[in-house]
Amino acid sequence: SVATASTPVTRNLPAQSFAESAQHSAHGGAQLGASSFLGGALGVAGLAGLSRRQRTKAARKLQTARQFSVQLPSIPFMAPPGKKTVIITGASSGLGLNAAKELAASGEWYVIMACRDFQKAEKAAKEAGMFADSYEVLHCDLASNRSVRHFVDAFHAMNRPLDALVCNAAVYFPNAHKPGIFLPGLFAGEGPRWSADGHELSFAANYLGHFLLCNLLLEDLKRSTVKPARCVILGTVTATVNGAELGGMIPPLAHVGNFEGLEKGMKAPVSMLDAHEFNGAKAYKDSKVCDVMLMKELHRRYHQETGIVFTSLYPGCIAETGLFREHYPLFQNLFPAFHKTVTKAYVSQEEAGRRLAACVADERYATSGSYYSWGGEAGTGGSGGKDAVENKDKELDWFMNYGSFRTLTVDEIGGEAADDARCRKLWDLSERLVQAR
Ligand code: LMG
Ligand code: NDP
Ligand code: PMR
Repeated sequence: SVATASTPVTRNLPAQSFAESAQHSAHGGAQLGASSFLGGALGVAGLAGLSRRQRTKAARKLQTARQFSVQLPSIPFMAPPGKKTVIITGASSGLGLNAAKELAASGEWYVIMACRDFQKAEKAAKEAGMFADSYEVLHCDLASNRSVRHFVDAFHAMNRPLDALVCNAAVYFPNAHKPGIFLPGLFAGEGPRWSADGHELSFAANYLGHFLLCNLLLEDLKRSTVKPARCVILGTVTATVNGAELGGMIPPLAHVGNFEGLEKGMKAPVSMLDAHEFNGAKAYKDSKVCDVMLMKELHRRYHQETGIVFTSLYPGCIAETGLFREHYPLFQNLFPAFHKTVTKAYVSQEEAGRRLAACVADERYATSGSYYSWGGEAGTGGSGGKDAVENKDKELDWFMNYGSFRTLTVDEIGGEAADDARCRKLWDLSERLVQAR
């Protein structure tokens, strides 16, 4: 095979041989970017009939061309063909795993699975049928600033470009604040948990780790030759950033106040952003408000200058994921049926994975600052949306159904995430927290 796989490549270029790229494109690369398929195929086919000496010569030429393209990074078409690279946090289960699977199977994407549990992630990827050469698991615990930094170092050591970043990992502690069932103390919640750096854990893992990760990887996204590079941050309907939706009206409601708790450092005994009493369900919703604010602030600061597209997504209610692992078994059993039959907000993990993959790869979801919110089926308690009304199909085919997202522009994002001054305040206070150690 062509000798370029071992060629030292700078971070601007995919560290990949043409043979590898052609091989991947062969299984399903038709969907996106025929150019890399052709490029890869030509790269190999063009060399196939040559003698060893001629091949070595040709390989050297390719190498020279690559080096040359390093000196002229502003000419994107000089970049060699190869797969695009996406980092997905929390890809060991649920939405992240299914999006990873979808993107890897397209043949166009190399997926870096940024996970806190290496073994679990490897096992999940294998069970999902992902090809061994379509992904890599790198350790990343978002609840530790140091781990996030180590992850970024490990990623840089791979000499890969970065074309998309998906901030997906999250934890949810719905019962942590409860004094007990029937009697005080009976099955009582354990109260707040804390990250390696001492911050409330839902805030740290769902938001602060991602804040640091986005900052550390911004330069990589800037250098991507894939235009536009993207950063997708998961939001949710329960964070109530999308106006009057039933899913956003179930108590406890998100409330970040004026970040009084954050100003105090979000360390024990302060566990809530508004410095109120701890509530696990609210802590999750607050952290997702911060995720949407992070997207808004990244967009405001960097979109124009860098061209990077920053978006948020609510993919529907994926009622069967590990997110509800700490909820009561009764809840876990009834929740999917409730959303399938009553609210119609239910979405399967596979379909949700496709929706997230579309936000990474589909040109229809490339407007920076957008919040793509799944509207649910028409007239069923979801926000609906013009396109959803026209959609009568129940088992929704992806291509028919993409229009059921309701898109909010950056200025339409509401609720707790509406105020731009507060988004800035969140950014400034977060910077302080991640530099503190
Ligand atoms: C909080 O409680 C906890 O306090 C908190 O700790 C945390 O856990 C948090 O968000 C998580 O929840 C919320 C609590 C209050 O909700 C419940 O306790 C209800 C739990 C039920 C979970 C869903 C399972 C439902 C089972 C129904 C059975 C369906 C089975 C299949 C269906 C077959 C049908 C053919 O919640 C409330 O306060 C609710 C009130 C919210 C008011 C907001 C707006 C009300 C609008 C009413 C519209 C009605 C829509 C239909 C509802 C149908 C309900 C069955
Ligand atoms: P899952 O629990 O299935 O997946 C969450 C992932 O995050 C897991 O892989 C988990 O790792 C990982 N994770 C948790 N903490 C950390 C950490 N400290 N460091 C690294 N990884 C971590 O839940 P979902 O797939 O449902 O959630 C994915 C995203 O979708 C979340 O952002 C959530 O807010 C969002 N979302 C979910 C909805 C739903 O209905 N489920 C609705 C709207 C939004 P591990 O496997 O090791 O536990
Ligand atoms: Mg909700 C269209 C109505 C709708 C939608 C879209 C959601 C999404 N939920 C809706 C309605 C209701 N929920 C109603 C009427 C009730 C009262 C019975 C209800 C209750 C409820 C609970 C107890 N819902 C929940 C919980 C949770 O513990 C979940 C949660 O709040 O996690 C923070 C949850 C969710 N509902 C949703 C979605 C998407 C969730 C889960 C996760 C998330 O927001 O990321």
